[in-house]
Amino acid sequence: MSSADLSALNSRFAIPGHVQFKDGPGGLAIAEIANRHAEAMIALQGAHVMTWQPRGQEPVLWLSRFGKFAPGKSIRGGVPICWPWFGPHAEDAKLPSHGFARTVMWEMLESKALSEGATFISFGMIETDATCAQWPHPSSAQLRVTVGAELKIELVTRNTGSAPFQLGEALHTYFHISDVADMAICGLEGCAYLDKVGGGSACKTQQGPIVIESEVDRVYLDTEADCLIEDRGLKRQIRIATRGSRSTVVWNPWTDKAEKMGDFGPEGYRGMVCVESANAVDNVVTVLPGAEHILLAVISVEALAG
Ligand code: TA6
Repeated sequence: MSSADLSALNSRFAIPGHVQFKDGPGGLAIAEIANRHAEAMIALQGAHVMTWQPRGQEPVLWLSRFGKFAPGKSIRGGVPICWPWFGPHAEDAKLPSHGFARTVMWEMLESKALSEGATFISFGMIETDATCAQWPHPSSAQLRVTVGAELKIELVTRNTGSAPFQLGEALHTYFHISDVADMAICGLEGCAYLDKVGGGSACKTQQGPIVIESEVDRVYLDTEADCLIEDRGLKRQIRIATRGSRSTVVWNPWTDKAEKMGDFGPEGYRGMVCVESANAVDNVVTVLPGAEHILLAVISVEALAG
């Protein structure tokens, strides 16, 4: 971003002791947030929450050190926004997987210092001829983020047209863990899921906590449960609470897929797991004309009992 644009952003939206804008990796404009509760970085491209670290905690989000930061390229890690579809496009394989929202520019809408010391910041996706060509439904997308001792993210979709549309979406969150062998994911016991490993879609049922010992790529359906990532190595658990999300996606690429993707780095897959708050597959959302749909995720960190 040009220094003139950066200074315009700072003059309109910077708040001392809360938020400032800078040139980040790959020249991506970044909102740098630091308050008494936490620090975070959010790229304007994709309104992509890259990092979040509560004071006194290890980073909670995983961000690859081997990611390619460049205009139009999705960032590996943090919270990519999958919108307005999840996974491959239903009809046109040429369209980008997970939609286009995460690789287009978003604009600043508002920044605010909250009374209890957290920082509120919101973004609006910038429509272009290219996005309208991929998604011919009059609509708007906004992201509202509150950075504090918790991380609150709302993905807000409005149908501004005269016909309903079906929305697939996810906050595709990458979490930092001590080691994949030292953690388990609770909250999805007994849930039905689609096992996508190897391109499959077998429907299975979750037995007990999720332990990862090979590639895992699962879409849990019809669930609004909180998920807990129990990290024995860091003696903490990360809670993901949602509203407006009926699917949860759990993904770890393991060795071969991580190597093929090329931006995880050596053994990078061991330090991350994706627990994604979503509406996907059977859980896509019908948004009626004039209606608004909000996908909310609240991420917090708790001590691990025992
Ligand atoms: O959410 C899991 C998933 O759909 C996996 O199948 C894998 O493709 C992952 O998303 C990452 O996709 P990306 O397009 O960001 O490389």
